[in-house]
Formats: sequence, C-alpha cells, structure tokens
Amino acid sequence: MTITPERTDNGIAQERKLVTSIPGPASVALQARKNAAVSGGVGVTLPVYIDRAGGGILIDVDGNSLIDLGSGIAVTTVGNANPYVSANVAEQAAKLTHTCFMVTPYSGYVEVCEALNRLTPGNHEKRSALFNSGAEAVENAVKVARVYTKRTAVVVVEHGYHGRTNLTMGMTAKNMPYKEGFGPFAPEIYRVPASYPYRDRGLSGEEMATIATTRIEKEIGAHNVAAIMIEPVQGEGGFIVPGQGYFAAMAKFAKDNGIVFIADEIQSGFCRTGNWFASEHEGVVPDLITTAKGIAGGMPLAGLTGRAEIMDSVHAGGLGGTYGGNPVACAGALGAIRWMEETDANARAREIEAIMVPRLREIQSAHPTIGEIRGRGAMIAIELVKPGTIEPDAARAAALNKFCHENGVITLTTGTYGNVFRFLPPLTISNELLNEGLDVLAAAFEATA
Ligand code: PLZ
Repeated sequence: MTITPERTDNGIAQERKLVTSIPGPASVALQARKNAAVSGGVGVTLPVYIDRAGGGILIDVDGNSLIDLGSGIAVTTVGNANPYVSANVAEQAAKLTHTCFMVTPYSGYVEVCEALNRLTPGNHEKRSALFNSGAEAVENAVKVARVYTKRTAVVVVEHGYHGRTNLTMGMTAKNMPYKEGFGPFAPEIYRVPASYPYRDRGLSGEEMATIATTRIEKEIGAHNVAAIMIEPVQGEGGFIVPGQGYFAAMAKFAKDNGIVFIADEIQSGFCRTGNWFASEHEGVVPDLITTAKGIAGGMPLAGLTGRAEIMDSVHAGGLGGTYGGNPVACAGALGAIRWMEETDANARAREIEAIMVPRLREIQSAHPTIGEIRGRGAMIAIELVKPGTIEPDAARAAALNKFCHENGVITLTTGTYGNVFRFLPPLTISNELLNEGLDVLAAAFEATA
C-alpha cells in the first residue's frame, strides 16, 4: 500500500448512515455484558460499540456510521487508524513489543524525544521523558520541578484538569465525577483564579493574573512554589481561552520568582489549536510541557519536555516506569508526527475553525442560549446559558448531546458547570462531514428549543 497524506479514510465510506436506532441491538447486548463485567465506576458517554473507524467516521457493531466530532477526547487528531500510525505500529509490533527502555533501550524512544524537543516552543536546549498517560506526565512534571527548585508547593488554577491519579486529582478543580469520595488528596497543592473571560465580570486577563499572583504571594509565598501548572486552553474546564495576557503574566511571575512554569498541553497540543502547541498563541515558552493524547494517534503515550537544566536535575533512575515510551506506542507517535508535518496539520485545524465558527454564529443568532462561542483551531466550544443571563444551562447541553447522538453525531459536553458543548473533530474529517455534523447540531437546537 502506498501511504499518502490524503489517504486517511481507512477504506470507510465517508457518510453518516443509520441502519438501526442508536444504540442498536448489538450495542445494547454488549452494554448488558459491560454492565455485568466492567466496574460500574467506569462510565460510558454513548453506549455505541465501535468496530472500525477512519477519516471522520466511526462504524458501530450494528453497521451504523457516525460522524466523529470527539476524536476520543482529542486523541485521534490525525484520524483513527491513520495509515502512518497503523503501518508503523504493525511493523514495530512484528519486530519487538517491549524491552523496557530502562533495561535495554531502543531507538524509537530517543526519536520521539528528539521530535518533542524540536517541536515544542523555544530554541533552548531541551530534554524529554516518556510515560503512559497524561496524568503520569503531570505527576512527573511535579517531581522534576520539586527536585530542581528544592521547593514543594504546586500552584494550579480554577477549572483546571490534570488527571485522575492521587496527585493529579488534587490538582484537578472539579469534584464530580473526578474526586468525590476519593480523598484525602496530596498536600501542597494550591488553586488560584484562572482567566475565564466570559465569567470574569469584565476583568481582563492581566487583571486576573494579578489577582492570582497576589494570592500566591500572600497565601503561599512565591519562594515556596516549585511549579505553576496551567493549560493554555482549559480542556475539561470548558475550552476556556484565557484573556489576553493572562498566560504570559503567569509565566513571567514564575520566571521572576524562580518557579518552574509548566504548560499542560495534553489536550491542546499537537496541532489541535492550529499551532503545534497552544502556548504559542500566547507567545509563551514554558519551562516544561506535558503532552499525551494527540501525540501518538491513539496509542497510549505521554511526554514531558523542557529545559535541559531542569530535566537533567533529577538523579539517574529517578524517572521511569515499566512501560513508559513503549516501542509500539513510540512507533505510532513517529507516524502521527510525520503525518502532521507532511500535511500541514496546523493549517487544517485553522480551516476547521474557519468553517465551524461562522456556522455556530449563525445558530447563535437564532438561539441566544449560546452565550459564547470560543476555542482555537479544531478545539471549539459553545457555552449554553439561560438566554439573557450567564446562568449555566447544563440541561440544554445534555438535550443537544442526546439529539446529536441519536442522529449519528458523536459530540461531547464539558465544563465545570456541565454546560459546554465541545467539538474536537479529527483533522481528517471532510468539510462535507463537518458541515453535516453542524447541520445535525442546528437541527438539535430547533428540536430542543
Ligand atoms: N491534562 C489537560 O485534558 C485528560 C480526561 C477524560 P490522561 N483529559 C481527558 C476523563 O474523564 O478521564 C487530561 C487533560 C489534561 C491531563 C489529562 C490526563 O490525561 O491520559 O487521561 O491521564
């Protein structure tokens, strides 16, 4: 098979087609088995069991073709089963599946670190390390920052999301469903105001940063802070793009006070926002960057990248893990990154924004329940409120979601108040499918009005 950048449909007809109700009988049967076999603690947004995927389509076990506006939560940015990823994965899996990089290394790990060092913002000397999940990358960012600074406090912001492990749960803002009943959480985590322009009562990004940094000075003491970690576009918090100057002011405060500034780019990174990393939109070069999700086209892989002097401050053997930087996952990442470079994936993300935003504005003009349209690139959301107020309307978001799902469009909600409807299409979706997904969304607004 010749692999070309264009050929990402995985041989699947790029059309929405429903042949049963959603979920169909085969999915219903699997869901019954799921309920009997899988912990009830593991939730499912839409119990439609997927069998194949490619381009902008997911095909379920009943033969329904659904439009994918979720990318498995910002993971399959290069499309599902992208041939660059699949071919690399198959080839690597046939050669060797694991040695443990800490025991006997292999080149793929080094190549992914070289790519991370090259692609992340800043021309300074960098080092990287690889892990299995976003949460693990976040944990390791904190470990590195503490060793480097010999300080303990970690500052995060309101609406932030950093994972579900013990340390990262403590760093995550939202209680339900992530934290409820799972405490006690790790100590020395402090949460200060984020910039949420829609809800900051007219305060600018810079003003919000001043409130946040004053809190750090007065309540923690800047000299006690090892790290400030912020998402440059908050993902689970509601696709919140910070007000002008906020992110840069927080980074400057960190620099002025010997604090390691960490951008959590796990959701916003790898061409999702129309830049390789969303920090670039803010003109910020973070000291450390966490990555995962889009890095490897669906293979479980995460990275921590940053200034060589910080990353190398850890004693040999201090960072690692059995599977971190697994060779098959690294092969997937090298395929995904090559596809992003060869196809100018950032341009495609910006194109998706240019299609989506005007159409969402059109819907907004008829439906004032859309309080705000925001986001960057292929990371776009609408925030739903009671018209004429900023009171969150989570029920409307849920109703819209249900309509879209029943009509064969995979959509996701998010946000601290559960009232944000978010779009994360794979960059391989066709304009036709994207527009059809938006047609269904428009119909959902009419149907739930
Ligand atoms: N940091 C910014 O977005 C994962 C969570 C889905 P893991 N976001 C999706 C869910 O409900 O569990 C995320 C993120 C940011 C860290 C993480 C954590 O990444 O790979 O899920 O551990």
